[in-house]
Amino acid sequence: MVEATPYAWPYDGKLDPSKTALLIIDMQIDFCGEGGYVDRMGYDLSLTARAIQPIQRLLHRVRQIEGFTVIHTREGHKPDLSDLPANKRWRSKQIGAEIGSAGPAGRILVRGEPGWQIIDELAPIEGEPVIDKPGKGSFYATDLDLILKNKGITHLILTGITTDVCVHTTMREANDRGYECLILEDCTGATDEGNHRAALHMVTMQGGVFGSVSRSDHVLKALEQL
Ligand code: C5J
Repeated sequence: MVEATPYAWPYDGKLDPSKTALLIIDMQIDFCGEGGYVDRMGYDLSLTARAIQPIQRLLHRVRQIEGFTVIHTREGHKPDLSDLPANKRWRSKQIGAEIGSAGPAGRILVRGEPGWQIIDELAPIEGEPVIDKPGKGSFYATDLDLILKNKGITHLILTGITTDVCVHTTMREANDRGYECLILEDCTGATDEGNHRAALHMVTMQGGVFGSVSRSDHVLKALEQL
């Protein structure tokens, strides 16, 4: 079991690596690198980039465990922007980072562009599915649920950025689908520290309304005890 708040995780017993997936959400240059979407919006990159090292450490460990599933996601749109809702485009324009427009890291949040790539430190390796998503949630308009079901995954460890947007939306979607979720506070980050804290706190309400909150060192400790 992993030490967690408000209750140890998983609620239903021992951590089973064959039924657990590490989900690494949107660790793309657009969200934590120079010249990307978050940078263009003027937010402090250190708040999202600080998740890189803790995720890297956890990823290194789980890759050594036979049968442990790792899944990456990427937010982005088709080059012709046919999957970009008009309101999402309009809102990004208001803050000076219009999705689809050219920037120092290529066209913002467009598939195939430099800024859309997953950062080198967390680059997927062979056998790790990469889910391309047009929205904030990782289940919406993707085959994530099908992939998880086919692999027999019932438990999700959520990491990535941003805590309050794509990670939270994914956790809510997953929780509603019956997945037992754990979010890691040091392996996530938001464009605003208060929002990061609030997003984690929300999870702990109502006996763990969306799951549990923990840290990577607690997961690493539980993995040692397998
Ligand atoms: C946002 C994300 N914040 N990956 N996307 O627009 O959280």
